[in-house]
Amino acid sequence: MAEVDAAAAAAAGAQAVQLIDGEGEFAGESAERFMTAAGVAGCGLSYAVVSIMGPQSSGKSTLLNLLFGTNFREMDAFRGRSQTTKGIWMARCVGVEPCTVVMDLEGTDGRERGEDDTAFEKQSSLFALAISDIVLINMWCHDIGREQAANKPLLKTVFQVMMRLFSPRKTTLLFVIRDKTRTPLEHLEPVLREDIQKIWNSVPKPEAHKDTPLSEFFNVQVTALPSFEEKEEQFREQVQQLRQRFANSIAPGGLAGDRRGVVPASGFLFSSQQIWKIIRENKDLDLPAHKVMVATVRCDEIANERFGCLTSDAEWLDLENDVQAGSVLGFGKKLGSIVEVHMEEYDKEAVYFDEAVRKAKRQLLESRILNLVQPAFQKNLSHLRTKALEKFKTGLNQSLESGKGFAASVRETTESSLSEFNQGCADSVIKQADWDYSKILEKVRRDIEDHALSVRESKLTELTNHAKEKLRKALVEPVESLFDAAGQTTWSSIESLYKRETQAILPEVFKALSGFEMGSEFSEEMVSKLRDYGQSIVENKAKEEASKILMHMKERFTVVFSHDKDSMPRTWTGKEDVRAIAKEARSAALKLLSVLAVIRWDDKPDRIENILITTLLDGSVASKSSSASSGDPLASTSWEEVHPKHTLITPAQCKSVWKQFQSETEFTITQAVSTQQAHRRSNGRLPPPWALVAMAVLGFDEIMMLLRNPIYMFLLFVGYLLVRALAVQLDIGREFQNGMVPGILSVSAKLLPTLQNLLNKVATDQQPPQQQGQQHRPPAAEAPEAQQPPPPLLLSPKSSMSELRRLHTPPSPVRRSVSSPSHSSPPSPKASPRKVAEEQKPRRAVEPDNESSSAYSIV
Ligand SMILES: Nc1nc2c(ncn2[C@@H]2O[C@H](COP(=O)(O)OP(=O)(O)OP(=O)(O)O)[C@@H](O)[C@H]2O)c(=O)[nH]1
Ligand SMILES: [Mg+2]
Repeated sequence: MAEVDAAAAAAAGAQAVQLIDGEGEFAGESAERFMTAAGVAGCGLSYAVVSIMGPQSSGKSTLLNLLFGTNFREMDAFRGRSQTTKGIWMARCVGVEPCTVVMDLEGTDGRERGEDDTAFEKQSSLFALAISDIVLINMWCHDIGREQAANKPLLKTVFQVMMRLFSPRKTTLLFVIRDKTRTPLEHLEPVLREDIQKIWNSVPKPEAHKDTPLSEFFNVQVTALPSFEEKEEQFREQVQQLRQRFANSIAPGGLAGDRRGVVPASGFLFSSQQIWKIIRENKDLDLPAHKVMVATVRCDEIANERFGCLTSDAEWLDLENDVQAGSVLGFGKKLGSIVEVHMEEYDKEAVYFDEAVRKAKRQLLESRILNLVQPAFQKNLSHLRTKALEKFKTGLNQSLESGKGFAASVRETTESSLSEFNQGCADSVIKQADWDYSKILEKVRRDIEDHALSVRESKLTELTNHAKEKLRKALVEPVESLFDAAGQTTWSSIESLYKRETQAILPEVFKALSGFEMGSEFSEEMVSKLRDYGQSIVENKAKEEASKILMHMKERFTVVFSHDKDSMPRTWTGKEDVRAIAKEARSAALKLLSVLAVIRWDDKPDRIENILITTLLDGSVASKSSSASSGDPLASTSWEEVHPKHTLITPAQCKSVWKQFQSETEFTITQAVSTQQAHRRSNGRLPPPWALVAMAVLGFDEIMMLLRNPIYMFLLFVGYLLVRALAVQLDIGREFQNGMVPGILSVSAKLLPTLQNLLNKVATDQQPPQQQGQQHRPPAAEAPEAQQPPPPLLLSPKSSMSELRRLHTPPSPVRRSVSSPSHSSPPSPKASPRKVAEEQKPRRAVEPDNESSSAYSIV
């Protein structure tokens, strides 16, 4: 297949094209097409360029066509000898290896251009010398040794222009003697060489090349051919022999084995164009500089071409796409191989150009490619960064869940995450670049540190909160209960409780903290914070309780006042010393006030209780307040020797609380006194003994008459029962408490309905037992108030303080609805003292009788 392509290329190349037209214009486009079609561009350095120059119509085109199988236009012998080839033509040899490009030049000394028009000859000769490895110089045999030979000016021109090439390539000059005579070549050649040397000597040379021999610039070869017109057969034969010399012409020892400074085939056309341009502008032709220029242009072109190939490379585009979505495994390897492929392509194409230029352009191309692909590398690193942080987060969680210490977990997880990141970075770099990823590594390290810090903060907060909560639970209720039972030792008990609970929580805190490896200073700080927190719990509780001091005092008062020494509810029989009991109860309430007045962490003895007792209990607040205020120890907002922040109730507040307390407990005492009086009255209802004796003596006859008559006896008995029942129903004693007249009015108003009720009840009592049972089960709310148990004035001695507090809360709507039908209905047995007091308040309108006036003096 390759052979077929080569043959096709050779066939296409055999078609001659004009490189420079008769007007001296370079035909770049057609030449380019030729180079592509003939497959010359890809030959690298493996190609040779052969030119032919010589007099016009000397059979140059004929010789080339026979020698290389080309199709240059030849003159038609039958039409006369005129110029055929104009400008410079180009074709590729058929069947000659390596690739050989042939240039057919316009003949010299032609009549068409005239004597003066030698400029094109010179220009085309210089051009042929600059670009060719082998120059065939066609000359007539009969011109050898002749002074006026046709080729002499041509040779002169060749040697002159050769001087204009700064560092000429060594060109092979193959003199082809046409129409050789019988004189053998051995004889002709020395003569010719002598002629050539003479011409060389006669050519003015620059100082640098004054003594340079001809052989330095030229490899002179001579051959002779018989006349094509007369001995065509021989001509053809010898041409075929000559053709052999062009095979492997560029190999060492070949026809062009000594050539120097070859331009790679891909740059040949450009180089030729540039050389022609310089020649046309009649500038000095600096071939080495030209070579560098050609290399620069061509290497640039190759590099651009390669860069373009990379940007549209499917493999690269896929990789670029993939890296947008996430990190790519083996990124560096994949990218490196893509870059390498394109760099190798460049190297392959630019290999024959000037090394310095090639390397410089390679470097430029590489940096361009690296600039193009580096964002993908950075993207891959940013994915790796995110991955490393995620790995750290998950790893840290798992490690902490497994019970490992925080600091150790952070250390280990950081190490593994960073090592994975490092590995990912190393996997992402390419050998063509020394990309530095230390900055992003630093960023990852910072990410990890920041996260570890935030987790540590939250864990420590969690730990602190847990310890605080535990401490709070351990302190709040016991402290509350200690305040409930406030007494002499309350504050010392609170302090020891606080110390004990704080101490108890520390081992757990220390154990949890040890995993953080924060150092003893941090632990001490945390312990100190916990202690402060514990103190604040106690202090807040104390403040809370102090804010409810009045309620506590009343509770304390009620407990002491309403219970005896055995904590049994008191029954006010009249024998009790209400004054003493009330004083005792108030004293207990005052002690409570003293305990809750200030916070006593150090439990230092103070005079607060004494001051309160002497000022409030022993003296009278009202009288004291009216006396000179300067002597009142409670007329102040601070306690002596107590820090203001430890003051819960100021002396002035104590005073006002006491006032309120007194007024609110007053009723309970009055109630007790009333109960005593009622008790005494119920025991003293019978008339005095003398009255009984008088009644028996004076009414003896009537009594006897009643006793003797059973009917009277029965009626008397029934009447007694009726009056007794009415008295009970109407609660006569209570009705007359408000005075005689209101009592009579009230009893008379209620007498009839009560009597009716009573009769109804007697009637229903006659019903069968079953029916009776049903009717006697009304809902609690409808029960007649007369059947309710009497209101308890006192609470059970076993009631706790919390129960007491609960009872101080307003009754539920249900309970209210139960008791609402009648205002006179007694309070529920579970009602608190305060409720009892409130419910009985309306009755305070009752004026105390003479006997109760002593109780009021206590109040
Ligand atoms: N005497 C002689 N005539 C030849 C020889 N070879 C070719 N010719 C004839 O010379 C004439 C010119 O041939 P071309 O090959 O066109 O010569 P040329 O040198 O290319 O001519 P230009 O391109 O016009 O300079 C033709 O008529 C050929 O037949 C030869 O070896 N000897
Ligand atoms: Mg010709």
